[in-house]
Amino acid sequence: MKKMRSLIIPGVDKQLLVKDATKLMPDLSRRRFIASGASFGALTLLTGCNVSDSLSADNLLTHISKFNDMVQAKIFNPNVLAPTYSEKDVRRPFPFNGFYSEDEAPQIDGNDWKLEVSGLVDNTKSWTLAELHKLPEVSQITRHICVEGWSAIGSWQGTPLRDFLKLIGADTNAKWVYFRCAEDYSSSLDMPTALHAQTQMTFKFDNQILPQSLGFPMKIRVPTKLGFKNPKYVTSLEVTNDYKGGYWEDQGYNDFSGS
Ligand SMILES: Nc1nc2c(c(=O)[nH]1)N[C@H]1C(S)=C(S)[C@@H](COP(=O)(O)O)O[C@H]1N2
Ligand SMILES: [Mo]
Repeated sequence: MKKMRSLIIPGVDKQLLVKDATKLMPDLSRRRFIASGASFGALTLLTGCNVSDSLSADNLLTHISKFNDMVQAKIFNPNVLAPTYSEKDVRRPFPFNGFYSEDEAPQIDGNDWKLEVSGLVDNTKSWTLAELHKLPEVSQITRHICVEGWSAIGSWQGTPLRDFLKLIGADTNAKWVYFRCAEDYSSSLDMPTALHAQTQMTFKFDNQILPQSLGFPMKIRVPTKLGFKNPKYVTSLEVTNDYKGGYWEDQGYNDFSGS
């Protein structure tokens, strides 16, 4: 298994690592962890690592790194399908999240918008929304998990990213698919994740055109990755061998974040 860095911004108080580990836990583990006092003892219980008698910061880092490995392996295994849920599990309205408040979210005119395509692809033609809406539609009901400590089940419709990559003649041996967004947001997806069966170019939530809050006109839904690797308001896609990071990736969040 790949070694994890902690999912916090470097230089942050080491005590906050425990808090951060809490945020990464699946709902049930988190509830148990919090119920038992969110202590090192409880962390030991859940992780199977004895952190209580090795409280030096470095040891703690190592233990939480192991803990992240465990959580990520369990809930974000890239080689298997993410769990799917039923209609009745869908959160309505679905929570908004961004690095700004909801009323500051990009407002995009779908008639002007185009998806730019660049990099290692045969066809760099831009795509209008009308063209993209004609692509075959699939649906998924999956859980979105944000490192900030919340998760919610959503229903997303769109076209599998891997089919689109095939359509544009992308070099699928390239390392990354890099997405830019209408605001100052971007994110990099490793190619195996971009080709994962559930990774979706998403145009609808709950069978309705995406509302502005959820990323109109297009987001990338990646149920095998953490929320920040699900870019909304996408404006361009680039297939590349150069790692270009992303908004949160550049601030020290693990690129791995999920797999
Ligand atoms: N363009 C853009 N995409 C983004 C973000 C953002 O701020 N801007 N935030 C990310 C984070 S951290 C999360 S948790 C999800 C939130 O998606 P939602 O608003 O549909 O819940 O979007 C991700 N994609
Ligand atoms: Mo997030």
